[in-house]
Amino acid sequence: MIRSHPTKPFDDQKPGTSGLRKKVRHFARANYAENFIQSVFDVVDRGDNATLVIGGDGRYHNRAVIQTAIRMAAANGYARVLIGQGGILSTPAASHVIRKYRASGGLVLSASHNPGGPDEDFGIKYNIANGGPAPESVTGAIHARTLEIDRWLDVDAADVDLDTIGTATVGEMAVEVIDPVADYADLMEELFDFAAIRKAVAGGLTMAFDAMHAVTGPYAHEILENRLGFAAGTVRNGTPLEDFGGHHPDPNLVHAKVLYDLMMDPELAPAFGAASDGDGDRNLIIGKGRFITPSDSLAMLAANAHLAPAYAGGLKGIARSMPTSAAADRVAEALDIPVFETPTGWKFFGNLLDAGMVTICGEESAGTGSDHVREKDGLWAVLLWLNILAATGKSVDQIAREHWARFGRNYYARHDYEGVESDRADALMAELSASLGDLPGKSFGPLTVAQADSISYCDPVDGSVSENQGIRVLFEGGSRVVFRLSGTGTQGATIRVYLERYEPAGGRLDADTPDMLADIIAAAQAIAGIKAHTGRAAPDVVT
Ligand code: VG1
Ligand code: CO
Repeated sequence: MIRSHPTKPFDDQKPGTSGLRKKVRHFARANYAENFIQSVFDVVDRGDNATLVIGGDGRYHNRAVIQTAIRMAAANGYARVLIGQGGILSTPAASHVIRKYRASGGLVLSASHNPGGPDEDFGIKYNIANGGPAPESVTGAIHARTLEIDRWLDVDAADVDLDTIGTATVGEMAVEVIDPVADYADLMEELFDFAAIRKAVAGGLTMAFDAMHAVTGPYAHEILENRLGFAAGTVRNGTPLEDFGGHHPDPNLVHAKVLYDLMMDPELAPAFGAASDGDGDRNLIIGKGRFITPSDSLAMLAANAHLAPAYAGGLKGIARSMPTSAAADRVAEALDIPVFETPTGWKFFGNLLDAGMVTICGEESAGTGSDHVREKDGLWAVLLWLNILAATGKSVDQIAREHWARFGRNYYARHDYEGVESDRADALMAELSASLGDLPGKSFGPLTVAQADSISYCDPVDGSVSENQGIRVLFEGGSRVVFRLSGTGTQGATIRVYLERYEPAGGRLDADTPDMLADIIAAAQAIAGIKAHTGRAAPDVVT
């Protein structure tokens, strides 16, 4: 029996960079999740007998929303729902399951790298039939629907047992609880030379993987320890916890400091270190004694991808988000393939991947992926690195040094000012926008501005235009700074300042990043007046 529940719109359900994210208590209010899910079901494309995938990163509130979503999907005419056992599917695994089982889409329940627990964050993102995050045309329609919704539908049914693999029926809809790891692990085994990696492991290749008590634990145990033969204990913090053990599941040098310290210890470090985030789509790569920035990782993976079976035929193109360093551009140039610069957020890569224009994509925020799914993929990046290490017999440090010697080095950092009052952050961006016309030709210390603009993107496939994607200031000589506001936070505003300086081959390739960026940091301060606007003398997080 279908039930119709009257409701009123909420005015704060506009999806951000990666879906709708709010505090758990906000999400748990009466009708809040229901309104959003119903708005999705009301507007998205789905034919008859549609299949919906539902997966989450296992954080607090995941199971409750899954049960609600199942009852609502049944009332909204879905024929089948696929759910990862325990309510778990990493974001890349969800993308793969949507594609493999030809679902019309999926609900990905995650707030990614944001902390979890009753007082922390929750999120819902809708992915379309290609397995990728809904493009702006769809998120815009969902948002518009949230502003006029007046009812949501469900069926009167008991909770489904999410912990036992098997099939149940809710209303007239089939509910299949599936192994969340198997399909994904099989896909990885198709893409990479597992035999070569196994051989390297048997020959002494060691690693440490920090799953950060988040969703990748079960995937990493199966792939790294069971299938590739790394020693038990290689995967650390491998049991997903609803509150991620009280930590931020954000694989950067601040929140994965324990791993970083291990990798910098000349006595104790294994050859290779990696970590992933709450929902498994980000990666952190650290070789023994050598941290690899995500922007460099994208470039190095692109330059060496042909060593893995799936990419042996070469790459069609590379795409990177605009704040990501231009290191990958130099690789694309050497490979004689196109490079595309998109706004921040994986949804902008979907069309390029679907059209076969690019094979590898990446973001400076530790997201890298390829056309095997339509999300960034943390373990995929780890496995491609392992495949490259196994094929070359080189260390991470050696690969990095050789890369810079050939292409030059893009020194890079991102400074985040978190929890800034929204009004102040908006004022900073508004003032900056208004000053853009005056900047070209102006000098800040040794740097002279060559160009300054607000970024707008025209999708080369469908021609759609996305405006106000950040502000970019380019200096003569190739250095630059980008300013934008985060679209994933749940408290106040986060100002992100992205800093980049290019040093050509033959130049200073082994200097300290803060030294190399000092002039650009000073220029960014002078241009945006960060201290005057925010009262902050220094960023909260530097990555
Ligand atoms: C951040 C990153 C962006 C990433 C997004 C989602 O967005 O900067 O590169 O795509 O998070 O990542 P923002 O708007 O806060 O800068 V995650 O791992 O949700 O899925
Ligand atoms: Co994530």
